[in-house]
Amino acid sequence: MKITPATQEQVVSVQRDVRAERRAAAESFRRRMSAQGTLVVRLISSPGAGKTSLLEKTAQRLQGPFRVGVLVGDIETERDALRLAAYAPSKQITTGGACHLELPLVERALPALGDDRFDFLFIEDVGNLICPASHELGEHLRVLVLSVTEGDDKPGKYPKAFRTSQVVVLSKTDLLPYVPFSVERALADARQVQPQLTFFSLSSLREDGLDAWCEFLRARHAEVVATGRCSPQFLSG
Ligand SMILES: Nc1nc2c(ncn2[C@@H]2O[C@H](COP(=O)(O)OP(=O)(O)OP(=O)(O)O)[C@@H](O)[C@H]2O)c(=O)[nH]1
Ligand SMILES: [Mg+2]
Repeated sequence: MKITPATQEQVVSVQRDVRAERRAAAESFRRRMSAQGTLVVRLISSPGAGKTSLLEKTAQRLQGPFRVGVLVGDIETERDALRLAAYAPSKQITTGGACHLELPLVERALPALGDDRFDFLFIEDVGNLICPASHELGEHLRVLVLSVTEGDDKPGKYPKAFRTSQVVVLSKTDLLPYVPFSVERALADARQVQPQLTFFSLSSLREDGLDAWCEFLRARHAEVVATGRCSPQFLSG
């Protein structure tokens, strides 16, 4: 029997830079959304940090004066889209096991929302702090939702998710009296990873802190409408 050396190396010439292609596609999507005055906001977090709850309250407040659409990614079920449908056109993207959304899935789902010329397009990614951090969806803003029940040590443990985000929303602040969570420690840890981060702390349940959050979103949207882009410190990608 002829044994082929397992250690033999072969140089394979790769003709396509897949990552560069994905970056270009994301940039092109972002430019298209900017040109039509749509601010694209993507939410990432651990499972259950409160993304859908925050989107329910946010859509409730913005819808009316603004046109809001929501795409929501989960491994299984339509549950989040059904929750959000009460407040805005919503479409679930079920990944069937994949731990993050990708731009082709987003582009395929978008027509299901009808006319896609929204003022705000929110994209809730699959709940985890690992895979979504490595995939661009052409968003203007990447918002990391960190709930106080997760522990204040998470920024240091999941640095890429924090480094690639522009905004951190500290959620479920109504639970602060009951859990050992130092806001100062979490913020310091996060700022060490990403000094440019903008912070909000809020409770969707109690509807505390939502005014400042929605005001920030309106300001970013106005910027996109006026200039065709988001300020550099808020631009994802
Ligand atoms: N106490 C409290 N609970 C909250 C708050 N926001 C959300 N929750 C609860 O947290 C749980 C998860 O909330 P969701 O909004 O579904 O979280 P999610 O991040 O969308 O979850 P996945 O999509 O499964 O990753 C639910 O039981 C919510 O009622 C809050 O501000 N305070
Ligand atoms: Mg959700």
